Amino acid sequence: MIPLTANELEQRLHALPGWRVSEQQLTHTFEFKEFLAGIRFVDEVAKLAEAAAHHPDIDIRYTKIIIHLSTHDAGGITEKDFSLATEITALFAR
Ligand code: H2B
Repeated sequence: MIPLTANELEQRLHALPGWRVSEQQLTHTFEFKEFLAGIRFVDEVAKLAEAAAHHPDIDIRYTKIIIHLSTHDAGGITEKDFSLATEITALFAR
């Protein structure tokens, strides 16, 4: 899979509020009222990741869960990352 160009990334980001590009990764900080709610969210993200065979880096900082997506094989951000990011956003919204 080919990494998205800077122009493509900018366009895609408009459709995905809250996500940003930092250090060649697609990143979002999700905040929860309590620690265990964040941990449950991580568990659901893990299930989505397994189903997609695509795995984010997940940074757990108390009630803040920071998700980093990139496609290691491609050495950048691809459609796979936007696809999983869209699923994670939908998961958070429900
Ligand atoms: N996750 C991420 N984030 N990037 C990858 O390139 C990747 C992955 N590769 N999960 C997958 C697994 C690959 O190793 C398997 C064979 O699909």
